[in-house]
Amino acid sequence: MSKRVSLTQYLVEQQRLHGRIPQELRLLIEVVARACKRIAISVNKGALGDVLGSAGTDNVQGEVQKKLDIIANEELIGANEWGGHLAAMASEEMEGIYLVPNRYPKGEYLLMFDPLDGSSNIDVNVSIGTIFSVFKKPEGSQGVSEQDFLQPGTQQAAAGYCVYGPQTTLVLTVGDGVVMFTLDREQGSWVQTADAVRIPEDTKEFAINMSNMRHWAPPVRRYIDECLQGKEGPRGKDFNMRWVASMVADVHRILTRGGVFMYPWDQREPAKPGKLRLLYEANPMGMLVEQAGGLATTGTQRILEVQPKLLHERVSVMLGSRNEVQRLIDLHAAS
Ligand code: P6P
Repeated sequence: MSKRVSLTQYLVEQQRLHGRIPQELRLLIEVVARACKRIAISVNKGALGDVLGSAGTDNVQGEVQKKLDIIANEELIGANEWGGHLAAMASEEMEGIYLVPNRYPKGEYLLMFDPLDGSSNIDVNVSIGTIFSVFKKPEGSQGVSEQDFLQPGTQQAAAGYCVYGPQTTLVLTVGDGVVMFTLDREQGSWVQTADAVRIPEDTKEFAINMSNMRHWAPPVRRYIDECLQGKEGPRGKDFNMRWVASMVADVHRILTRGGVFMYPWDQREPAKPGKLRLLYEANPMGMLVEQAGGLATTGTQRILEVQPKLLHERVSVMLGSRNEVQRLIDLHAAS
């Protein structure tokens, strides 16, 4: 990139030049980005701060909460509740929605997030991240309720994540393609380092937890088997495998160099559609991937068209390079 611009300048241009985002949405994104900077500071402290290990509590998902899960959640709530741009928030770490307190003005936006995804990697110093999704409150909705959050991903006004890795990088879409900002720690500011991100349509890299192979549905099993047969098999090429067990890290790799990420339904808990959550994991990542030219499917349905019924609903996820995801869609259709 010739001239580096700041996140603020990018957002002001999206607002002023392109009329794509209103002022309240610009403020919302800037506030979330500022909260991510503060989360990055806590994450980077590691053993030097009192931030590692378990908090000794379980979240609404019945998962052990890490101290950083709670710190990140509190950062996002505290940063966003007073600005007047939000009506309410929802988080993986909270059972119900969080209404903006009456002492603050309320806005028209709904923010939902996984404050720190990939928590199992925190204590072993592997990349983790914050994932967020923004909707407008439905027109004519009086007050705000959980029902207002149950919108299909196509209705998202913005989506993004912040990956806390070797670099701290904010990846964002407001519906005008995908852009990336790297945290300049000396300035304390987000500097644009990628524009118009495109996922290569083909790939030789898949990401899935292979230990679940015996539990997968036949189309997923067949797809992976064909990849593993390599040059001698029907794909005529060798594949490589990656699995970080941190969705943000795996998706960031795919946005950067292509690939396909899969966390499909499996028969371990047949009643559960999948492991990942629709509203604050699959939807925002699905919007980013589609905005970068990729596909995001449950296997049988475009993820962004799934109509949520529950705030913490789970979904089967396959996303990434267009031609590979299309192959998965075709295998599901043929099964
Ligand atoms: P497994 C992290 O807990 C997460 O929600 C995603 O970030 C990640 O892709 C997946 O779960 C890892 O799951 O079963 O491989 O540990």
